Formats: sequence, C-alpha cells, structure tokens
Amino acid sequence: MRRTLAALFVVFASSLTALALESVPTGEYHARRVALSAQLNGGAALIFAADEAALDFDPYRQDEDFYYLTGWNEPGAALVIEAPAANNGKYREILFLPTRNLRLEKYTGIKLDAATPGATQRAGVDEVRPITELPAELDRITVGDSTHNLNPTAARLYAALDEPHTTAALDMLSASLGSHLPPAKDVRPLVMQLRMTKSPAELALLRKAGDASIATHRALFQAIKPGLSERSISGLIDYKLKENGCERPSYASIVGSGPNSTTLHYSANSRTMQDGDLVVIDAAGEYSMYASDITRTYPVNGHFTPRQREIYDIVLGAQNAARKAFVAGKSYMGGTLMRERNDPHNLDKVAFDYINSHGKDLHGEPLGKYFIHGLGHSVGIGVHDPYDYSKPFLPGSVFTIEPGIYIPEEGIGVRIEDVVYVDANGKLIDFQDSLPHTADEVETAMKPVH
Ligand SMILES: [Mn+2]
Repeated sequence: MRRTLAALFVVFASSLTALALESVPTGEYHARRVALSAQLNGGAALIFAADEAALDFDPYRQDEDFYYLTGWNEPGAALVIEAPAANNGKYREILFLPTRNLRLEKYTGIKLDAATPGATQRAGVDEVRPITELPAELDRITVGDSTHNLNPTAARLYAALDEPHTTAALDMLSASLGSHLPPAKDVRPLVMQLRMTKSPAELALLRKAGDASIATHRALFQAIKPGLSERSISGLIDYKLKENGCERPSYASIVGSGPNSTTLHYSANSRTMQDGDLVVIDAAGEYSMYASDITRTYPVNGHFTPRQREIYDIVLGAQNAARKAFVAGKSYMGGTLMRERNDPHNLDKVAFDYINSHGKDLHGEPLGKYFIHGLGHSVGIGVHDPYDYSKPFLPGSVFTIEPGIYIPEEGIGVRIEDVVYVDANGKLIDFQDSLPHTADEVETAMKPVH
C-alpha cells in the first residue's frame, strides 16, 4: 500500500512543484532555526503550522513564523527546535508532518508526509517524523527538564501562543502529558528579532513583490476614469497582481475616491469615481509570501486641481523630508504617540513637522492635525511585519514611509507610500524608484496613450 502511495506521489509531484513558491536557499531556513535555538535559554521551541482553511474561500496561508523557519507551506505540521542544552549538548530540529488523508486529498490535493520517500531532503529539516510522535517527544523534552532539574527557573518551552490552533494543541498536549508540560513562553518575540533584519534573498523576493505591484499601479494610471466604479479598479488590481506572479494582494485593496479618500482603511470600494475626485489607492501584492505596500493618489480625470496639487506636494514633501533625515542605526519610527519628542531621528516627527509647517486648512489652521496615522511600519512576510519600534533601522531593515493628509471638510485625502530598505552601506533604497512620485509624473503617466 505504502509503495503504491509513493508511486502516486511521484506521478503528482510535478503538480506540487508548479504551485511551489520561490524560496530563499534551503540552508538559510536551517540557519534561522539554529539562530533561534541560541535564544531559547537552553530550552526548546514548538511552533505549529497554520490550520487548513476548511469550507472557506480563502486559499491557504502559512503561519508567518513557521514559514520563516521552514519554508514549509502545508497545514497540520509542527516544528520542534531544541537548544543543545536541551538535548545532551547537541542541536536538534524535527519537522512533524500529519499523516496523509487520502479522502481529504481529493479536495485539497496531494500532500507530503513523513513516510514519503525523500521527505527529509524535500523539507530540508534534519528529522521528519509523523505528528503522532509529537506528544512523546514533548514528553521527553519536558520530563527531561524536571528529572534533570536543568535550569529550573528558566522557562524551557517556547511556543507561539497567540494562535487559536496553538493554544488548542497545547491544551490537548497538556491533557495527555498532565503536569509534565510546563507553561510555555511566547516564542514570537524571539522569532521577531530574527525577522527584523532581511537577508539578501529576502530582499530579492521583496523586490519582486514590489515590481509586481509597480506593474499593477502602472496599469491603474491608464485605467482610472470618471464613471468607473472603485470596485472595478479593485478587480483590475487583483488581476494585474496575479498576472505578475503574486499569490494574492498583501492586504485588502483600498480604492477610496472623493469623500472616501479621507477614510484610512476604506475597503467597501463601492462608489463610482467622479470627475474632479482624488482617489487614494493603497494596493500591493504578496510574492512568494513576501509583501509589498504601495499607495498612490490619483486625480480621477488625470489633472490635479490647484488645491489638490498643493496638498499632494506637501505630502510628498513630508515623505522626502523623512527620507532625507534618515540615518542608519539612528532613525526610528516614533509613531503618533511620540510626535512631541523633538528628536531629528524620530522620522514620524520629521514628517509631522513638515506637514504642520506647510499649508493651511480652510480655517487658517496648520495641517498637522490631518496627518492622523503613523509614518510607517516594517514590511516582510507580513505587510505589517513584526518589529521592535524602540530600535533604530539598520542595514537589512525594510519599512514603509507613508505620510498622508486627510481633510474631510474638503473631500481631499492624499497618501503616498513607498517601501524602502536599508542597504549594506546604510543607504536608503526605494523599491518603487521607477514608479511616479511627483504630481507632474502622475499626470504624465495618466495621459492617454494613443
Ligand atoms: Mn502601509
């Protein structure tokens, strides 16, 4: 029987490959796991793959930390990493895979399991075992702790505690292991420390996500017209992203025209765009699990009014001020709560000050109060990638710079957002260099091509 299944797997292997995501080198996943093991205080980490979405129209998306550590894109798996101190002085890693369910595979396609020939090599993990053996392994790890009385005050088990499937799995395990299973500590902050710095291979995937998203915005320059619905633009975004190799948009596309341009996360996309409107389009794709995040603000009829252009120029000026102020190893995102902190390295404050000292609203008031969100966020596997914002940006940091001004009274909302990274020399590089930034560039790109 097993032999038959293996043969079947070989037959269908090509269809699996066709769906495969582009990956960083396999050795890089291994190096990440080893790096995580050094943060475990001599203990072990347990991370579960995301559950398969059942009876749901969303395609599967792997748990981000699990993907970061394995590149494994299938549900039902678990990863155990043991620091050398937890395993007789020897680093250990085990990928636990669910047993294949042939009935379910009729719906969800062929999967790999621990019995599949070459499973270890394909997974790139030192050991691959059936997930039915996970309780016994955890028993060994945690019982070993109390028996040998190693490091009794340090938590020995780290797990991803914020996921419903993880807490359920831990409950099940503690039910089967009884008091042997100690309360786990959260592994996510430890993985975050690794994810904060992107490798060259990750930067290459982030650039591909950016390129696909640039191609998408380029199509929008020519498509936006008065009388067209926001939703048809949102559909075009989906199409162009996927045409350019993305699995999906990296977040729900925002197409906010006229009054909707002042709603930050507007996503109903149900209005018909009118002559004279601005439309804020915050849309980008995910390429092999890596996100892009781009916003451009377009005049629906192809021409900014003088007032729209004035606000546009101030937002762009704020973005440029933040770029100019950037110093690797010093600059950070203070967020909206630290706008009072007078520090040239607080990029949020730099952008806020620029907006607040340029232009006025209809009542002669400065515009700072209309910049109502933070200046930016880290980007990686997550579009809001985990980052310790108390830390400055270093080589390998990837983040957005996205100032905005939203004046409901005037029906004017402008946001300009680019993803940038810090190169090895500490220089800020814009993934969207080739996409129009200035009002003139936007108008030129929107000119009908005959
Ligand atoms: Mn963003």
